[in-house]
Amino acid sequence: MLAEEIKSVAELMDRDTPIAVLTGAGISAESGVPTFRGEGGLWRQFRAEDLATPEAFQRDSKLVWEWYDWRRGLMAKVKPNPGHQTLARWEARFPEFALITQNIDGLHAQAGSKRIIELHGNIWKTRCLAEGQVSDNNDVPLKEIPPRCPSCGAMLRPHVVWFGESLDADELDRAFAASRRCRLMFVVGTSAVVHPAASLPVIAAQAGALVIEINPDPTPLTAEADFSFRGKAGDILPLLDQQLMKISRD
Ligand code: BJW
Repeated sequence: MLAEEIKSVAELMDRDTPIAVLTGAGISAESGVPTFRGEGGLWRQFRAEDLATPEAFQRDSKLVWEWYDWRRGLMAKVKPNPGHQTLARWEARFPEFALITQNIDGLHAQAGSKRIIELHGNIWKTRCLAEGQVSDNNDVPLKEIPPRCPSCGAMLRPHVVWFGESLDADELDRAFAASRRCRLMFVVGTSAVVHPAASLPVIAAQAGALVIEINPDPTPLTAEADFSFRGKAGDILPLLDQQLMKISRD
């Protein structure tokens, strides 16, 4: 059954098929990055209201930065897994390929993906509260908490999107455009509950795309998906890739 479905999906993946992929925390779980909502998820241990809202940062920027410093420490130790690596290969294989991620861990880039739409920002970037300047920062641990802008001395914040904040308009426009244009949309390792990211597969389906979900557990999107692979991203994506190679050799 799994093998047949893998074959059916791989057969739809012609080189000129526009493909979009939306990833979430689940794709990095096999690398050792905690997810948010499942077993062992961050929101089972911590309250999002205390750590991932602009109000929380205004209330206690030190606490929020300490939490991000801890997560940066975890993320600095991990490596991309076969799920990330497969998507990097697909970017090179398919001329019309859009990778949209909700993840802030930078693992898609580490795996070799070049054109990444990062909807929720990047934990390895900071933003100056006074000037809005975005900078790379790979210090683990951070040299000071909260960190300060080297040019104006104002406080920096993590360049991530918290609840109640708008997503970057350009990134979101690119994500909407890719979702409307694609013929196949893979939805990998997301609980599909956080908007507007969760609306992208719906937009793709309304525009006529087939939606393929890869997740060990069902989500609110499952009922709408054309294919649902109940498995890990690091297993299913390489299986699809192997099938693609086989088809191109035949
Ligand atoms: C595996 C696996 C393996 C495990 N392989 N899979 C419309 C309706 C209702 C609410 C709203 C709405 N529009 C906006 C909102 C409000 C809010 C929202 O969506 N709330 C809902 C939760 C109810 N959205 C926002 O506030 C957004 N802003 C916005 O829309 O601005 C305008 C606006 C504001 C206010 C009102 C209205 C409009 C911003 C959202 C920002 C989300 N930020 C976070 C933190 C980022 C920074 C950080 O990391 O510190 O982003 S929260 C967290 O959730 C993080 C994630 O990117 C995001 C999604 O989580 P994800 O990736 O799906 O992870 P999990 O853990 O939930 O799921 C993992 C999945 O993997 C599971 O299904 C597992 O089964 C699976 N899995 N192992 C494959 N090996």
